[in-house]
Amino acid sequence: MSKHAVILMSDDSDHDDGSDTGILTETRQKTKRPPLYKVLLLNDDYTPMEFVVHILERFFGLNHAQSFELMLTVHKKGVAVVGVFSYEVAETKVSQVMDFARRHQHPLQCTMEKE
Ligand code: TYC
Repeated sequence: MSKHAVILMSDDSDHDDGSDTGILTETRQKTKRPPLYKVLLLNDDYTPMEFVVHILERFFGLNHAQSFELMLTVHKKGVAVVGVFSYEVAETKVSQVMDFARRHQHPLQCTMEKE
């Protein structure tokens, strides 16, 4: 024959001790998406077109045709958004482009701004 321990717990919620104000506090979770940042490529008169195409392929995952088209947009309009990323990723892309351009002695400029 088994023995069972019975634990009796008191629950005082059925006694009005005056602590229930009757005010319900809604705790709705706001799911805020992280802010996004545009990475911008700027035109200049000296950086070779092929070099810009190479950068777009290498750092922004675009194919050759997409890269050529986007390079021409920057060339004609002066600036274009080449990608939208989280702050950290955008910062990394800008650094990669700026470092690569500097190493090859091209004046290419890349910046980021909040979307
Ligand atoms: N304007 C440059 C040229 O004629 C090409 C160029 C395109 C440079 C895009 C920078 O972000 C740029 N050689």
